[in-house]
Amino acid sequence: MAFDIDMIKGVYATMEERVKKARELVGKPLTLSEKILYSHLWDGTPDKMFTRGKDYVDFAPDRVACQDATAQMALLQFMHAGKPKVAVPTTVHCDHLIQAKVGAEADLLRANQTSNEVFDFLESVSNKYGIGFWKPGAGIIHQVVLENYAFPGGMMIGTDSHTVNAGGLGMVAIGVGGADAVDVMAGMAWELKFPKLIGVKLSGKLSGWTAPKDVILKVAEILTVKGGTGAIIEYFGEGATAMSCTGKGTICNMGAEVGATTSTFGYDTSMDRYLRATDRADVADAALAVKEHLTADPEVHARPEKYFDQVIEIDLSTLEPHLNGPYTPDLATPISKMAEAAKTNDWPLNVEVGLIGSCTNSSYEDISRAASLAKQVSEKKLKTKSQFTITPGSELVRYTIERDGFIDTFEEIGATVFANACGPCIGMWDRYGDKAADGPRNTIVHSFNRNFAKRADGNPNTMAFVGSPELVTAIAIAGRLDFNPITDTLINEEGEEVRLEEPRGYELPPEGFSVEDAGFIAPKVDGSGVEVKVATDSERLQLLEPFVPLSNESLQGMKLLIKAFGKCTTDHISMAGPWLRFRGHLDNIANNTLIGAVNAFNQKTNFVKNQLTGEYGGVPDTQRAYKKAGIKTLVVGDHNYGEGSSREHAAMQPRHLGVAAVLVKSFARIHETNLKKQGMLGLTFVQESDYDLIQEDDTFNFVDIAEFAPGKPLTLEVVHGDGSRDIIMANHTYNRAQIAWFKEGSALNLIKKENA
Ligand code: MIC
Ligand code: SF4
Repeated sequence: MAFDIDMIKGVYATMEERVKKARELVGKPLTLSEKILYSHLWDGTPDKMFTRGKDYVDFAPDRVACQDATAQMALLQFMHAGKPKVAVPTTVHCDHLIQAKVGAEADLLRANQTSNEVFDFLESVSNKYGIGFWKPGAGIIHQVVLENYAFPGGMMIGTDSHTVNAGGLGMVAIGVGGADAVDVMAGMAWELKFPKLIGVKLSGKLSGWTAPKDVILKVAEILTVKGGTGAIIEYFGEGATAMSCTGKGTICNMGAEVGATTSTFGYDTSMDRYLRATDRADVADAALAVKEHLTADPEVHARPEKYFDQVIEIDLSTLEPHLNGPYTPDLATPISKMAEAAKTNDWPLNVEVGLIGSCTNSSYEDISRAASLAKQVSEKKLKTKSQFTITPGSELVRYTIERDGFIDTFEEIGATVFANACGPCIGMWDRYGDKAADGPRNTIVHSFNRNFAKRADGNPNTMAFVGSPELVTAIAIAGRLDFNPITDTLINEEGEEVRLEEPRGYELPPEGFSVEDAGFIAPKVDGSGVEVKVATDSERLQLLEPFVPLSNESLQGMKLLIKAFGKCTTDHISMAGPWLRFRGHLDNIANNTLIGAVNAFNQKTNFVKNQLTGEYGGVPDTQRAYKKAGIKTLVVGDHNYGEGSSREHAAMQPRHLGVAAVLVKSFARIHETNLKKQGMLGLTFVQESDYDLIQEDDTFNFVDIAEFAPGKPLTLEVVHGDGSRDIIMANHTYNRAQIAWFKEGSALNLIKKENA
């Protein structure tokens, strides 16, 4: 039986009426995304139409999910909201804080020792406020959500950018910062700009070596890392319905890498099968009864260009397997072109490690298909050339694949099985001990979703390529980046030429899923007596102090902290890996602020000028010096600033240290909202070329900040080192409510005031 079945039935009970009303208001057939959005309005039944890409709308998501690394900050904030219990079903998942080193058992034991304090904190806060708790080892948030909580037509938010994975089960699932989650947990509306809609028609059918992952690798090439910003991607077509539900999850998951608000698929029988296989026949039956509302109207599929803002068509029958990378997930190379591309770009051909699994690619189908390749190693007398690792997405999957013999198959090719956790995907991979920073130049391939510099192992010289688990396995067997399993042969131990046969697997376990302890701990019905402890001398956890509003005076005479050059993702602003341990301690984690960003004036990282002394130093130290002197600062950046993670630390840390404004060419959605929530100014250049006007010794005055109002650009006076001045106009997207957050110092300050 499913969790929260009454809530799900409640959503379905009002769906028909709301969808009908929305169709009348919009005046034409509806896409699935519109049906879900209009049936989740905070005000209930729709009474007006919204303009895509323009109107801010209040929504009422059905549930919230948080993972350990972001939950700490989210819950520390929630504790200030003045509520006895969460208002909607919420869960916390312990997955990011488990370092991969030797293998599942030992690694889990070590994580339970080293992060004990944090897990205890999360468990007790969950118990107190009625939150479901998934203990370390239970699995990665998105896989656990897909297996237990996602339902067609639902809407959820989660404090992780890959929350979008639940689109595989036909949800609108959106990644947010912790402060957004606090709104929903506290029973308030959640605001989002009504998204634009991108339709992706999948014609043809997947076969052979091509996998769902290749669909999103191709979409990433087409849209690039920012092409999906502000949009929901809705997939449809015969190729979509023919694909497994977990394959759909993979595609939606990595939609975060094109900046999409979320991605989703219409309800079909693959979802029905998956729901039943994961012990949720009750949800499957309920969904079946309203299935016409859980997919787009037929006219939309017939003439998509009339209903979507952009339409992309991909023919799955001709789609090749791809590898995307290095350093960015949108640099796509079809496998037949890899030999040439690697040569041109001088990518090391020798593949040191192949890693499969993670939240995006560890379904039973993925694992069984990869195992069918591993099995051929002994059959064909081959030897696996690269190291090989598996990170299962959940205990349910791990237990089942072990039962079905796949773990043994992988172990026979020398694989290491890591814990059911994020591990190497988020730099929690002890590959080099303390020598990662100047590790050797090398290539790895993985089936994860992100491959920014240093992301997997902390080594800036590791080039990571993203591919399907099948392709990663084949490449690990061959040990070469340019191995194309479709056309190439391998020489086996006996000197014979052999070919790998196409991967084969099962959509779902033929004998069903099983598990002994899935890892769930239900909260107390009445948690009011539960005490939440945070030691005052803890280096891992720190209670929050409210942020002080930025006065108009403080926004005059500001200094430049850093002008970031090129890609500046949340990994550059607040690195993960070893820093994950400080995610619950704002002052400690602030010591990594922007240390990965490249200084545009000297192309170095963590080396900026302190205008007060003229000396160069690390970003956090320099910023602390400004803070001490009572001077606010400004950060300047390029396009898609804050791409990647939902971590609000990337906003809270600068805020805590005294950065007042971030001025960039464009923002990634979640990061822009996070800045607003923490009471900062997140601004974009009206003239992109003004980025070039910013010099190292600049001082800034927000001359008309007193007139800060929706739709009105702000004027920034820039005083250069030689006394000359420029005027720069800065756009912003703050609405009235968001300006109120700015005036109060943060959104949380406002909630507190309203609940007082
Ligand atoms: C990621 O994939 O980058 C993460 C780690 O899951 C993040 C969340 C975090 O930084 O804690 C995300 O995607 O939001
Ligand atoms: Fe974890 Fe990686 Fe998935 Fe993020 S993308 S939730 S780090 S497995």
